[in-house]
Order: sequence, then C-alpha cells, then structure tokens
Amino acid sequence: MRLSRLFAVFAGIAAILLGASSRSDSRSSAQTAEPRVIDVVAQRYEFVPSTIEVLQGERVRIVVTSGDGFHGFGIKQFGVSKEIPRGDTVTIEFTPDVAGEFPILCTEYCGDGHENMKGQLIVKAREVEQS
Ligand SMILES: [Cu+2]
Repeated sequence: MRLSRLFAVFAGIAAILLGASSRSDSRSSAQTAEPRVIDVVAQRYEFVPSTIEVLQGERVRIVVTSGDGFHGFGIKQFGVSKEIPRGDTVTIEFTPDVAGEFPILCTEYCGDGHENMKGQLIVKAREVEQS
C-alpha cells in the first residue's frame, strides 16, 4: 500500500518533469531560431537587390544601408516604414504572415526618380509544416 502510493507520487513527479522539459525545449528552439538576414542598399533610384524572397511565417531581418541620400524603406502590408538617413544602416525585423507579392517603396522623397524607386517582397506560402 505505502509502496504503491510512493510509486504513484514518483511517477507523477517524473511526468511533470518530462512535460516541463519538453515544453521548455520547444519554446527555446522557437526563441533561438535565427531570422533570415537580407542586406539591401537603398540608392537613387533603386533597392539592391530589388526583389527579396522569403518564406511565410519566417522571421526576417532586413539590413538597409543608404548608398547615397536620404531614403525610406516601406512595406505597407507588414507595417514596415523606416527612414534610411544618408550613409546610415537601419535594421528592420518583421515576420511576414501573409503569402503574396508586396511592393517595397521608398517612403522619403529623394529626387526626380523617387516615384520609380520600388522593390518587391515575395512571400512564398508555407505549404507543408516542416518539423
Ligand atoms: Cu525616395
């Protein structure tokens, strides 16, 4: 009687410990997942590269450097809008949760060709959950 009760308590503790460790494992792997880093140069009147391809749900870190004057980097769909001062490098992080093709726009007037300063973000749908 006493022995079986002791065993039940021990089994209960073991189950709690196992459950806690597997939970913290999955949490820490999600936290340590490194974002995809993409370097972009903003210059009159283009983004280089002009097309950025990422995966839906993947954390993205875009590092934008101004190649000349004052520019901006905006992706309306994902609430991204950053000033890129002359000679500066600005880091932008976001997670595109919607698949599709979205315009990247210069959000600061930078000269005659400003209206044509556009890039494209392609977010590819995540078809199968990868483990
Ligand atoms: Cu501009």
